Amino acid sequence: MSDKKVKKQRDVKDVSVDAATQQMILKARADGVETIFDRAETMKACPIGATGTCCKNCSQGPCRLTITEKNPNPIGLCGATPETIAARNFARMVAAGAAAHSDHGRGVAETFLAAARRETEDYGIKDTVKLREIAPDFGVDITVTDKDGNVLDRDIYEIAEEVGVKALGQWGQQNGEVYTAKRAPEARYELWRKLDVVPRGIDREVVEIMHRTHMGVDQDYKNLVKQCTRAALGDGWGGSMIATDLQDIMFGTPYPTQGGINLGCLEEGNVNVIVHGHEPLLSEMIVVASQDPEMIEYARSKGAKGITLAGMCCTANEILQRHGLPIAGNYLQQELAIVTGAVDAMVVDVQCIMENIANVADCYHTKVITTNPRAMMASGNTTHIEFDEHSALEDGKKIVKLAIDNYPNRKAEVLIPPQKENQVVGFSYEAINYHLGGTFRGSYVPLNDNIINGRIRGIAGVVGCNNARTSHDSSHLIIIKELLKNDVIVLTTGCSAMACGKAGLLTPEAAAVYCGPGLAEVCETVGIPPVLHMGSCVDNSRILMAAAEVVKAGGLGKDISDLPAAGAAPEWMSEKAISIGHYFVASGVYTVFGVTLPVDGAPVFKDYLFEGLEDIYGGMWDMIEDPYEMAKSMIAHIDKKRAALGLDKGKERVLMDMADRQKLDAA
Ligand code: BF8
Ligand code: SF4
Repeated sequence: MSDKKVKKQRDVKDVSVDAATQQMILKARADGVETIFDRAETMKACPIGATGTCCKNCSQGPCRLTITEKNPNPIGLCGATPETIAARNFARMVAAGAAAHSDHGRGVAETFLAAARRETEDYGIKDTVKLREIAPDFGVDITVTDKDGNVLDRDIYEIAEEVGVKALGQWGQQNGEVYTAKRAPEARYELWRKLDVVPRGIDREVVEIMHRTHMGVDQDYKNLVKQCTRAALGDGWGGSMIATDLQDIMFGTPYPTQGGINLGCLEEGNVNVIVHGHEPLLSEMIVVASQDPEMIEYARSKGAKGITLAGMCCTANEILQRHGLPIAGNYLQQELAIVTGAVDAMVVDVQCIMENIANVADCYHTKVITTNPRAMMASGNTTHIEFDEHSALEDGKKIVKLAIDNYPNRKAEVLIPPQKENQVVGFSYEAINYHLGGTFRGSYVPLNDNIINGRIRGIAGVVGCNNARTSHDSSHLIIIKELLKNDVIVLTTGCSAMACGKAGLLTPEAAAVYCGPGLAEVCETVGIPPVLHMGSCVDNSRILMAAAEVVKAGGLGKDISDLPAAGAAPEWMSEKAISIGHYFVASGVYTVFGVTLPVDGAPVFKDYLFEGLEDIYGGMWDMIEDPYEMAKSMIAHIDKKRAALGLDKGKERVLMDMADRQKLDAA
């Protein structure tokens, strides 16, 4: 227990808009357990770091620059300007974010290759349709010609092995272009080529950022941003996209399914296991282990009724969209899940795992189990069970057994909040194709038709984290509800998706409650929620693919930057969000972040991100703290794009006939 007294505690209603979270913060306070919410009160952010102009890239610093009237042109010891310093810091965030996503992808590609070579029995090739679909993108043949000249389907494992080898090769590639960049609309891809920003290899671009931002290398903020683009595109259209593809092939492409969300999904009489982090490689095996009749029997032998497996953070999205397993909560709820006193094990892999869960777990009986050699914890009493793809199921069972053995050790009062919402999730871009187009003409044309006729005003991607410096979930929900009211359909991933789920926005019924008449009509006709859950943060690549499909379907311009679309990360905190933001901008999307963005100390650099990039990429950054203003700005951008497409001339509600559509296709 913490002995630090938090002096002034904020009203929990200001800390979070989620009732389960509020209740658990109160329990933590009563139990004397310190959480991130307390530290957000007592520890202020460094004011110079927050503006982006603190440099500690060599030991002559840290050099902390502030532009003042008296000193309008401050420079660091070496002469670095605020622009150089802020751009270098920004670039290092892109590098870390791209590295996190892409290293995740590398792990997936390695396991995929092991599965293709049948070196492991625990993983297989599930979605052969998707494998055949993507193989040509990697230059892999899906047919063979026999000696009589007959064209035959090629063996699936042979295709998988070649795809695995080529995909894995993308990380260490030195020259040329990452294959999947070509999936962008032609105009976008050609623009990237012209600007010389097509990523050469996934790792290379990250390493080059680290080199360029070393003391005394790249000291031109525009040139630094150019390298940010290469690395970020290597994430969104490379590492993340390949991760999503190969995960879908191994574990199944998500299609709409239902599941519960919020801390109320934990069950007092069951052994509760939470899988927390990002990589589905581990959680897929824990899913299998937790459903094993022998394990369930073992849980009963310890006095439990059964086993509840729930997810946290993006792992939650992965197991929800493929298995319908519940989500316990998003990023800011990780400590609070333990505070329920009902979590017998929290199993973590990589990313967004707060070190403090180890301290909180020490106050209850929860076992925190680290599983990845990249991510261990020195705080508290954690257990490390290393996960190996060659003995994956065995490792999974070992972990579940440990949780079961811990069930009789519950000591503190167990209090599980009642909140538990139902939600429909799993809108991969393939599923959207199917749902909006129907089996018949599976395509994005009906979506485009509805954008053209004005029922749908535009598309918004609202994604990203929670941030303890702002009210939990609040901005996500305000912005999304404003967008829906204005007939903007919302695509969501990550912790934003979970905020929506908890607030009941991920059900078809939400359309009638929250949408303007046009969007409500479309959602009700098709039977979809107005906010489409597209998965984890790595799955933001699905949003890119959806955008590319919308361009392909015709009638809305030739490039992503022509679309009436905008993106937002209202409560971002992770460096991954910066990489995501930058690949959206470089793909042509107006992208607005909330809370803060460390650029204010370098106004010229800031202007370049917020305005200069529009001339280059057609997309640009923005930062708006007020969620209503953020929604307004996104809608204004959508309207600007509608006007440029000539779609602002009233909303005739005419559905296009086949001839119109063919005209569009030909355009
Ligand atoms: O990758 S949204 S807090 S959990 S970084 Fe993390 Fe942010 Fe959540 Fe998933 Ni994404
Ligand atoms: Fe200071 Fe330059 Fe060193 Fe940065 S690189 S800490 S600005 S001397």
